[in-house]
Amino acid sequence: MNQVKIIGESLNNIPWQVKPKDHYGPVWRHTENPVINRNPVRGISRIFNSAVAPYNGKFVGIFRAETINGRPHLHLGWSNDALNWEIEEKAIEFIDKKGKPYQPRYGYDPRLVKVEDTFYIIWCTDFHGAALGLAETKDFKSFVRLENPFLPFNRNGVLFPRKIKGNFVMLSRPSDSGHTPFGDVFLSESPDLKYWGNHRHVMSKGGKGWWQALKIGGGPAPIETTEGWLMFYHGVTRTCNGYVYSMGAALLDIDEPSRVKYRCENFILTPEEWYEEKGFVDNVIFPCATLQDGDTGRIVIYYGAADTYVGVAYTTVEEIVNYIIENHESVGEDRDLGRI
Ligand code: BMA
Repeated sequence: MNQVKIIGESLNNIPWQVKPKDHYGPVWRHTENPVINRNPVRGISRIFNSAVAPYNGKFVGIFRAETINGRPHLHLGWSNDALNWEIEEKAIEFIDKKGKPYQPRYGYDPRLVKVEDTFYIIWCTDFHGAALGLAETKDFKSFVRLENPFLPFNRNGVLFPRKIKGNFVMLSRPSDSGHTPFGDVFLSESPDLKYWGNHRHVMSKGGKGWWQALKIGGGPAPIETTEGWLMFYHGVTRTCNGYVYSMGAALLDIDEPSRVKYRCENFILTPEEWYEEKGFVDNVIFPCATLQDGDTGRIVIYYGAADTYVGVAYTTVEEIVNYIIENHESVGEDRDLGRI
């Protein structure tokens, strides 16, 4: 095994369970999944596809909460152990830079990423169709919405956790207004989070395996490692009973992250447990966040399960990076800069 390290802070209070002896594969589930069950809070029927981050010795989360009228909104939550969550009954109230209310009509699939001293929330909002919403906070009390970064239709906005060559970098998946039956991952840069350019193609759907044949989309914020940016993402296949969402992994070049170094041919997690196979939408694993410890290389992955629950899974940077390299497929044009 190659020695691989996370380039990042130590975080020794994250949840952890050792890999079961008979487990095959680089990612294993928390034994008490799901960590968020149905009807977790009054007025909220389901929480899934949500993001968490460390904050002042505790953990904070931005949760996709499906309210009892069926509309999704973003709710704040807190936890001491990153497993048991207290989620607020009221949705987050966003303001604009002048302090005026600037509430999204709906919000789903949030990512929460700290860059320097600010936390950014990126989510899917309504901007005359599905598009990316963007907001910042430093204290989780005031949430200031910034300009919508991209035109509709676009989903799965994922900010990198640091600037690269002086620019913010965002992954996204341009799409259509419905249940997009296509889609690749692209990357865009911005000096100020307002003006975006240097658009690049990162990764195509497809590949040798069929599990990501229909579309792919970014997941948690990429993790910086000594082998490149570790990117977890979701890949979708179409069956006669609908879509199936699995989790995949790839390594992107550190300085030019639109270049894919290695892409794992196999899924690293696919719906197998009852809470992944059966729910509001069956057969969905949708990763949105990780917590990781730079000292031990432990990684905790948070994923939405069956559009109904939140699940937790574990890996280590050595285990997952070596698995990607050992099982990589030819990435062809994805290795290019992605300008054409
Ligand atoms: C996608 C998004 C996700 C959802 C998935 C499966 O289009 O809407 O929020 O988890 O479909 O239903």
